[in-house]
Amino acid sequence: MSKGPINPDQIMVGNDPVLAGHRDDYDSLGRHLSRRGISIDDITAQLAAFSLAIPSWGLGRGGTRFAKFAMPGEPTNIHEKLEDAAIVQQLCCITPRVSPHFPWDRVDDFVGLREAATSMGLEFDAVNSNTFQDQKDQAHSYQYGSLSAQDKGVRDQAIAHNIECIAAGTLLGSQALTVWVADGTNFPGQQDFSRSLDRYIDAAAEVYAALPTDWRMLLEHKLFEPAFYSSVISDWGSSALAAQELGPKAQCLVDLGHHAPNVNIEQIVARLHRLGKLGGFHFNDSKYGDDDLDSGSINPHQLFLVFNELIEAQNNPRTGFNPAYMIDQSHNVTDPIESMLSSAEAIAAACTKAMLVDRAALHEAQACNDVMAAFQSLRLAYRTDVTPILAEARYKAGGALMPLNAYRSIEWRLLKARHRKSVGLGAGIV
Ligand code: PSV
Ligand code: MN
Repeated sequence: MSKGPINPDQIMVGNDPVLAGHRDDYDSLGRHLSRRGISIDDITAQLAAFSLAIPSWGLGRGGTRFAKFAMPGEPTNIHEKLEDAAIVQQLCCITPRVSPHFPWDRVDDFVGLREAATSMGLEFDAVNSNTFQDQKDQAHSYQYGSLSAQDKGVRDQAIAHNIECIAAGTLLGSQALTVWVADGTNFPGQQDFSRSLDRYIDAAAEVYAALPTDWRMLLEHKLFEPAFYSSVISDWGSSALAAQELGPKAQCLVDLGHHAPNVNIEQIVARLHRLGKLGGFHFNDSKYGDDDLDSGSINPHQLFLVFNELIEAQNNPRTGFNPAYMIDQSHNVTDPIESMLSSAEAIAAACTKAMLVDRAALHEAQACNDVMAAFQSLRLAYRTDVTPILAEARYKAGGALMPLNAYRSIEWRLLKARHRKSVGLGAGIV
């Protein structure tokens, strides 16, 4: 039975009125899939093995460079964020881990924080370092970079912060450090492209050396922003190069929003797997140049094609396959819990559809250059409405058949607004 702030009986009571309809839909989809040679129960069982991490920073209202509109009852510290993450997990049963970001989530007692998470049925996923903002009382500024900065004092400070994140993560039971640096330039000529990458790799090697044996270091690339002319780790090529130079524990993390519009991200996924460097994901969606929109809200087909590569890689692993799946979104105008529930469902749907691809038919069509047959094997899977499978997996795990309705019925924000301190005005991404 699920742990967390909601009484599990309340979830079941909420399920009762829609249970018969759900059974009908599940059975009907089961008959349809059986005609395609697929056992719906096998797919539901496979989906039960899939899970995602929630970013601690995505549980509060995000903002833009221009403004941030706070919401009554939103969490303002990691303990409150865990409480909200536990709600998401109780209802959708697919997000059992939280990915913390330091120093935002720094506490005095990490062991106590881990115990608090465990008591709510949560664990910690990759820890994220932050060398893209200056902190109060910090000796050096990151204005001109961090791990790649010209100034050795700045680089050392960034290295020390990453090592501190590893130490905190060890206490939290985490096994990965995600490193995203904002390092880059705004003007041609501002920095030497090669030397700045050399400095990044040398500094990252010092962080790498501090990784415990069973840890991974996930390098996250981003095309631009906040640097608008060049970023040091701008693309999967630079990321893979750095990961290769650092060693086997270094892998690449693909944030879907960190690419130019229309880039073939699914091919990048296949390439990284081929290199043995596919470390993880930050799921979100994007229309123009952002990395903030809810997963699957703009381009669900792209999400499906990414999962098509992931299921292919899972079935035919080359040099191991263990990507860390996380969400990374900024919720400016929605209740973050609702966005998490909706996004987790969109991601699980893309994953489930990819499981429905008839891979034997796909491979056969590819082998004989039957282009239309190959495309149709993807089409058929993508067109299938997998909603009943998602609902069944949740129901079996003690979750809600209709998570958003269940969440709204408990009036969580209203309750929390009475006790949680209110967030001030201001701009900024978090
Ligand atoms: C950068 O845009 C990023 O995607 C990285 O993952 C950061 O750690 C995160 O957003 C937090 O804002
Ligand atoms: Mn990210």
